[in-house]
Amino acid sequence: MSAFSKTQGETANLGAGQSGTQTPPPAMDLALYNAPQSTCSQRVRFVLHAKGLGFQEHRLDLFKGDQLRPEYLAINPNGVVPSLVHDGAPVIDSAVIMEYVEDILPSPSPLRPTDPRQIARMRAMIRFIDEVPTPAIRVPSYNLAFLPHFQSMSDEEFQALCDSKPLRREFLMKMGRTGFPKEEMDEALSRLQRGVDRMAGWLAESGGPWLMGDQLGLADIAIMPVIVRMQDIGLSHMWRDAPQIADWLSAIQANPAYALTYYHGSLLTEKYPHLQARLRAGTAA
Ligand SMILES: N[C@@H](CCC(=O)N[C@@H](CS)C(=O)NCC(=O)O)C(=O)O
Repeated sequence: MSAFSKTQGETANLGAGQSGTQTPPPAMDLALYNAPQSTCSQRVRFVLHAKGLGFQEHRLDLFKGDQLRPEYLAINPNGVVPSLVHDGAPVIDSAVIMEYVEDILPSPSPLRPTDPRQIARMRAMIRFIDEVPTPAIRVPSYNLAFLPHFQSMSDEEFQALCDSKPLRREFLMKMGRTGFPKEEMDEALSRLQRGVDRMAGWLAESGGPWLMGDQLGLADIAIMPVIVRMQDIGLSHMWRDAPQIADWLSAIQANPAYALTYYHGSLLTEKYPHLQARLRAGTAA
């Protein structure tokens, strides 16, 4: 599918995994449909780069509705990014895609333990991350950055937009065109705090530097976009009392896959520079 205006060519990769120089991975026919600022897309970009896998990158414009075009819905009926297409077969949902990539290329740079109990533990961490902090980070993100995209719409246009979304209809309706109310924001911040506290506990238990010990893994990559987004929108005070999270963030940012994943424009403050002034003034969250 090549209908998207921002379709990119083959993405350069540096074999950015954790185990240094090694035989390059086999060439695979991989296409990633994603969006620069999408937290779910950032997970998958990181995994592909960490594995050193080349891929065709298709950047969708979520505010133009690329994700709801029939040709994309044929790949991902949920109308969300990311989707990975491997040899013509779609794989959807970021947590599923991360494991799929591990299944097709377990080495180099393994990102999942091999012991079944440890695998179960890792999956339970990812489930928690997907239940608690990941949905919560959408609330301040929408209120801060995305709301203006909807404010000029009429009620009918906005309702039609909500109705067109297979996965996010109710979420968007709750936000409305005036943003999530204070109770909703407070609840989201409380969920984010619970995510941070749980992560601090995992790091204390594992002894770091990663959530499961000395190997960077899929649970780290699953939480990464939430922590990066929190830092970007001025919420890093939430781990003021947990220096292990600041250390973890520095460590993941030092991985070569990080810079490839977070190319310019991937952070909200890069896409919406006016946020920086609001954040400096302390009125953002
Ligand atoms: N559980 C899905 C959620 C995907 C998702 O919500 N993607 C967002 C971007 S992070 C999206 O495409 N939103 C488009 C929309 O709401 O229309 C996953 O992890 O892949």
